Amino acid sequence: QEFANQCFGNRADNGKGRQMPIHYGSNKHNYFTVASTVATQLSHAVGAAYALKMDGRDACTVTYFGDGGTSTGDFHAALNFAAVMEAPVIFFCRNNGWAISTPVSDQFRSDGIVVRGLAYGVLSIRVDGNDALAIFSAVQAARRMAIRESRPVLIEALTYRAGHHSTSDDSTKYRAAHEIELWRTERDPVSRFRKWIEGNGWWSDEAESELRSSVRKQLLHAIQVAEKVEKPPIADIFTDVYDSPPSNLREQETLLRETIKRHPQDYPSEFPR
Ligand SMILES: Cc1ncc(C[n+]2csc(CCOP(=O)(O)OP(=O)(O)O)c2C)c(N)n1
Repeated sequence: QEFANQCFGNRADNGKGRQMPIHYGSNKHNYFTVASTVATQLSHAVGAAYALKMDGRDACTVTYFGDGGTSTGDFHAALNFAAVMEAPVIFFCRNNGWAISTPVSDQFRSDGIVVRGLAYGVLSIRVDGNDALAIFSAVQAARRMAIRESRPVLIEALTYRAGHHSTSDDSTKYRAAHEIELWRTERDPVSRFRKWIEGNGWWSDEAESELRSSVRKQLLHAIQVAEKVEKPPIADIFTDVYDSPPSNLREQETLLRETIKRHPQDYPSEFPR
C-alpha cells in the first residue's frame, strides 16, 4: 500500500508527492528513497554504513545502481571513501550494457566494473546477473564479508535490460529488436529460475496462476485505495528544507497561490489548497 501511495503521490506518501513515481523510501523498512540524480545514493550509502560501524551495529548497507551510475564522479568518490573508511557497504551494480541509449562501449574501456572496485582496494565479485541462485549466494557472501570484516564489497551483476529504460524510452531506436527478443525469451532470469524450481517439483502452472491472480488482486486493491486518498496540500511544496522559509520561498508560495486563484481551471481540484 505504501508503494502505491508513493506512485500516486497522495497524502499518505512518505515523500509527500515530491518524488518521481517508484522512487519509494521508507524509514520503517530502512529503505532510503531511490535517487533521481544518478549515483548520488552511493555516497549516502557509504555514510550510512560508516554510521552503522560507529554505532557498533551488526549490519551493513546495500546500494544499487546501473553501469550508467559508474560513469559518474560520485561512483569513484564513494568507492574510495568506503575503502579508506572501511565502511560495511555492498555496492550492487547491474551492468545491463546500457545507460538509457548509451552502450557500455561508449562509457568505458575497462573490463566492466569489477576491475574498478579492485583498483580502489574493494573486494569485488562478478556474477551472472540472470542467475537468481548465483546472485543470492554472492550477496550472502558479500554481506558476511562486509559485516564481519567491516569493509566494502562491490558486486557486478552481468545482465541485460530487456525492457526500455522508462516509459519515455523506445529502445528499439538504438538496439536490434532480435537482441532484445533473445534476452527476453532465452535468457530471462525469472523463467530460468521458474524452470529450476519446476524441475525440482516445487512449482507448477497451477501454483503460478494462483500466485499471479492473488498478487494482481492485491495490487489492484492497493491502487484503488491510493487513488482515493487526498493529495498533499500545496503548502507541503515549501516545507522540510528550511527551519523558517527564506523570503524567496515565501514569495514563490504567494505567487503560486495567486496564480491558482486567477486560473483555477488549470489546477486539479483534488489538490487541497
Ligand atoms: C546526475 C544525473 N545525470 C543524468 C541523469 C539522466 N539519466 C537518468 S537515468 C540515466 C542513465 C542511467 O543509466 P543506468 O543506471 O545504467 O540505467 P539503465 O539504463 O540501465 O536503466 C541518465 C543519464 C540523471 N538522472 N542524473
